[in-house]
Amino acid sequence: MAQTAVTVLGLGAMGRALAAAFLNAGHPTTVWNRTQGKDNELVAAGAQRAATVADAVRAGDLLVTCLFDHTSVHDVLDPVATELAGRTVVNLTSTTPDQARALAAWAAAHGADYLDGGIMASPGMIGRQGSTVLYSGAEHVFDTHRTTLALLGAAEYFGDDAGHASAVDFGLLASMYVMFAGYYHGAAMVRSVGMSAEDFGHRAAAWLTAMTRSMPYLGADIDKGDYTNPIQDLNFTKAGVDAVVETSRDAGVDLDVIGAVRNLIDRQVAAGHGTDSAARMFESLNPPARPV
Ligand code: FVH
Repeated sequence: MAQTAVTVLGLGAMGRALAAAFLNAGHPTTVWNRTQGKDNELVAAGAQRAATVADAVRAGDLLVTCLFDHTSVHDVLDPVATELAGRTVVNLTSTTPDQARALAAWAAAHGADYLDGGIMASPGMIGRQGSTVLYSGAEHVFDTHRTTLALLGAAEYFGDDAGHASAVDFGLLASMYVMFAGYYHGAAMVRSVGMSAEDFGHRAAAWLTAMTRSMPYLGADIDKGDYTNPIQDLNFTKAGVDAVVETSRDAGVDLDVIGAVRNLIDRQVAAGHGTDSAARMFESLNPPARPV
């Protein structure tokens, strides 16, 4: 059976990796990029160079956009909107959930099917173990193209709300950014005793790997809204964090990162929840109501 013809719009570091994965699996692959020259290796390997976005759109059964942001997706697709009717757009550009929903509505208004994706991988990971792409939007698009999309990494579908995958993507990114800020804070602290950030990095990686295993158990309490069976209560956690703050101050380290954690705890302790689970600091984040 003939393989799906894929068009990749946007050949930055990620777009090139995506196009290479489709091409290497034998898919007829057409590529387009705003700036010329980024497609040279792909074309040498067998990809078709499209001179215009319209040519690229016409060449593909599956249109994959991997551009800088929401605005650049519109910059590229708006001029060819009339060409999109009956076609399928899989947008792997990072957009917020509301932007993804707006793009889905925009695509529908032009007669196109839309699936949104969040890539949980760096370009070098594409097509390898450890690469995951989160999808939401048109279920029939995911079902039809599941095998092709799985060339990029494990493909996980979250339902027809086009913003769902993006919400999970950015939730995971938030966890990562805050965790790395914590590592930078710790590395700044231990510099006071002469430890290198690299040495500390090995220790932090091992420590965090062990500690993060508790996340699903904390999450179960958060989901129930039941903080009455603490592994570690807020008063105990507050004592620990206050000591970290004091040690940081003594070392002359900026308190913004650890101070934010202390604030989350202090608000719950001040409200009388000191003997509740440390997971109650989640409630300081003004979370939306629990799903029923
Ligand atoms: N790289 C990564 O590790 C991450 C992993 C998670 C997901 N992201 C998202 O993927 C999108 C693309 O990322 P990228 O790494 O390919 O980004 P760049 O190398 O900066 O390439 C950007 C491409 O977008 C084109 N572009 C930008 N603005 C416009 C525009 N107004 N009109 C047309 N094309 C535009 C740019 O073209 P050019 O500068 O070469 O002409 C590149 O092709 C992104 O959403 C990440 O968040 C990657």
